[in-house]
Amino acid sequence: MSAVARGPNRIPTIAVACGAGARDPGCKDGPAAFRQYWDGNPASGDVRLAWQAMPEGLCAADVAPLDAVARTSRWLAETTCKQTENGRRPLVIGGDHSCAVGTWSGVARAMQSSGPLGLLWIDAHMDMHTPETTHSGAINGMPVAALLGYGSPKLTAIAGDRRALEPRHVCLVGTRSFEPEEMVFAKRHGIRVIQMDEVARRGIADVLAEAHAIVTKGTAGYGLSLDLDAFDPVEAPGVGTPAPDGIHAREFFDAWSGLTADPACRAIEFVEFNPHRDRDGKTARLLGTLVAAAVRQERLRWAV
Ligand SMILES: [Mn+2]
Repeated sequence: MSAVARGPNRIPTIAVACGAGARDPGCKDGPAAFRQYWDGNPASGDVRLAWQAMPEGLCAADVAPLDAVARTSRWLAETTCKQTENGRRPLVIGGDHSCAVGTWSGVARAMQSSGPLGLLWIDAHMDMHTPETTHSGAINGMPVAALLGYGSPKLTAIAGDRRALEPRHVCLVGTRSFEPEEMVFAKRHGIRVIQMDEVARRGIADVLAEAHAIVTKGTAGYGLSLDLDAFDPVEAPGVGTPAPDGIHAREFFDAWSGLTADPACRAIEFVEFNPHRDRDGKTARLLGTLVAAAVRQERLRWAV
């Protein structure tokens, strides 16, 4: 019972209510909508998410997008860095995917003395643009490049005096919508990209096993960045930038539980939930199931 007294059923959860990195800012309402869903859902049982909200104004509408993203990411990096240093495993709910710059810069900074951070990026898109190659100008298409040290110094410097990630420790899964410049970038840096046709051919369990091997090889731990648009839009319509023919959730769950159960998993980020585009609460439900899997493992860890 002492484990209960220590509060394993209150899971610190970081709400990144920012959509400034996206063309459609609707993802800023993702954390609030998900909170409402979770709190009103009997299936969440006694597991309460202890929400940590971002300070007011960081991502205000009158702030230039790059500055809004940079300010949000600086705060987020401080938060994930502190939690990681305290032996916690940060749980982040976005927000558009630009918040990844903050999440992983902070975790990488905290791990600097123990070793490199691996990152498994599950997403329909590559998010590997730089300001020079972007077609849309949207910053949520740039976080992977920024974490690798390419892009605006306002983003790349958040990790500290070195880049957050090394290309050989990064793996993309579910890719199916990208611009040629992004694939050129990935090839030039030797980043493993497991595209959706390969996922369909080999099965999601098999490709995630390969991805896990990549992000754990030579690293002190890994992060999971899950863009909900990785899933088929029929199952997850409530996302910022849907792309057809995605991952099927049912096949994904087993492998996902394994990834989150591994003690080497140092932080988890769920992004791009856009409640304004959701239908029949499908995407909230899917996100709830994914968070529940991640949180159950966290409870086990804390209860030991
Ligand atoms: Mn993304």
